[in-house]
Amino acid sequence: MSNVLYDALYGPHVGSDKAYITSPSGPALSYGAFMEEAARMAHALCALGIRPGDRVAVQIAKSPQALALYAATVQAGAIFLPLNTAYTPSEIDYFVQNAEPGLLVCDPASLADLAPIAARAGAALETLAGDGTGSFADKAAGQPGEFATVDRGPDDLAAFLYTSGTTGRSKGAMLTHDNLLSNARALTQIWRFTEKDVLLHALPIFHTHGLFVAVNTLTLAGGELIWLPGFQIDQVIANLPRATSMMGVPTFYTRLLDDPRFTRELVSHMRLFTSGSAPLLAETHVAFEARTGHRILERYGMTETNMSTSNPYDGDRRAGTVGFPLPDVELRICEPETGKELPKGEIGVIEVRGPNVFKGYWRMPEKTKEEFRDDGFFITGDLARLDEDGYVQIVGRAKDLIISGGYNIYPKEIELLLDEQAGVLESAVVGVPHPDFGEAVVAAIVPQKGADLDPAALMSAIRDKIARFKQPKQIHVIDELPRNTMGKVQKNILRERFGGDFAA
Ligand code: MLC
Ligand code: AMP
Repeated sequence: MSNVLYDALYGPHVGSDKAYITSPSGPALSYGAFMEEAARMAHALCALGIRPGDRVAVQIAKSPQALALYAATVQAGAIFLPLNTAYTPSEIDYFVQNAEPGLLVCDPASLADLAPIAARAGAALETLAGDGTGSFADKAAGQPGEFATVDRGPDDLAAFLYTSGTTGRSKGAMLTHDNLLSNARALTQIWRFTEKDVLLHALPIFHTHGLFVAVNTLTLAGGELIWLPGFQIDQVIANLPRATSMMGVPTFYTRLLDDPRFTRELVSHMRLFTSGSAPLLAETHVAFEARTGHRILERYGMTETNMSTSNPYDGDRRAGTVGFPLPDVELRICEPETGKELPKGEIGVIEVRGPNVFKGYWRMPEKTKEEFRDDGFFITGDLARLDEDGYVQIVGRAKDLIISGGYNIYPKEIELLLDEQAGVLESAVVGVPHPDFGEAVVAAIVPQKGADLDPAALMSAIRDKIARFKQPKQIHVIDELPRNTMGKVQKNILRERFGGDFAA
């Protein structure tokens, strides 16, 4: 046996002095030095009682050390559970009680808030700051720089990523070593990543896109990462000249296009720009090509499935489409209710099957069963059609979901919270077009009889309860929610009514 994911990603690089991570704030780390750091952390995990199969939950800033903790967790046979740094303590509480990690690693600034949460779940609590310091770093510091990698097979779990649901409750998607490795292999191959590549990495690393698509693919190829803490435009522009490739959400590309320093000359040497996590407007695709001469390569995936489709590297990268299924992925377009496969051109739900598809939701067998067909296809909830050449064209979502700047926001979660607030009778949350984030969260609130609702007061009432990016950018107080004859809220009417507010 071996450790399927760790051995494939890092096995070839023991002792290598090839550059792996360069970050603006610290010295470059070679593959060999990174692996020594990961080994020290793997020892520290064991010393804290982490055993194979245990969860290691982290809510930490992006840093080379944060990535080493991911590698260390996988090497130690444990399960990596990254959490959005924007989540509030009450959101973290849910994830921690649900996942029951053996260890929670947080920023030193969150220690006081998270201590009671970790204690209640019986998890050890350590800190790791964005500059790589903290109690966990101290524990790792004295450890040996080699670690006997723990065996893990293809079906063993490597990571848990929580994804919200239409019911408002988050579900832990269980991802295996083979889910992650098969996807990294497919992407390395179809996107032609090699050890010569230098990937500009400005994505967060608590989601599929930044952690698995970007890091695993680049690492499997043996390339180099330019490791930026986030998408800060000056830093991105300053670092593009050294990169061969960049992966981004559509907001990255619209922000670049808004900047006059982003010119054809700046990126003439680049090999590849990819986009995903949210729809890339055809107009962005066209404007990007006009400005730079590059056609953005758009792909499609989700937490549960990793990447499922991609536009071709060679050949037509078609705007408004997400391309073809990956080599080892089966994809069909089906009637949502019956699962009957539809002919080319008709709109239905995307269903996928393959080594990319997750193992199920943690401790939610019923929910897992609901989202799979009997023949093993996963029902994504995304609506699409196949165009005349077989390109997948996403046209909407069967699920009530807002994607803002590449983050998924489930209206139900916000509605449940708003409905709890004093004076609120009911609420409806919708996504409306936004020039920067693609979609913005807007809430419509109906007050209880006689209540005098102040949107600003409501905003401050929910401020500490949910992550900032999920909070409505606007709250409208209205007399009643528009409903159809079945009593269902007509969100399309609300979208029309409030949709013009964020025009570019
Ligand atoms: C930040 N804010 C957001 C937001 N990000 N609001 C809505 N949606 C977002 N995505 C808020 C901030 O809290 C702040 O609030 C205000 O907006 C301005 O912040 P900013 O400084 O301009 O934002 P910035 O830090 O630049 O972040 C924007 C961003 C970031 C687009 C760079 O959100 C980002 O990195 N998104 C990538 C998400 C991602 O990786 N998704 C992959 C999911 S995996 P205020 O009011 O306090 O000022 C997946 C599968 C797949 O989906 O297929 O890939
Ligand atoms: P997440 O749950 O964060 O993994 O988000 C996955 C969802 O993002 C998918 O179900 C799609 O709705 C959406 N998505 C990802 N990539 C694309 C894309 N290229 N175009 C449109 N939607 C996308």
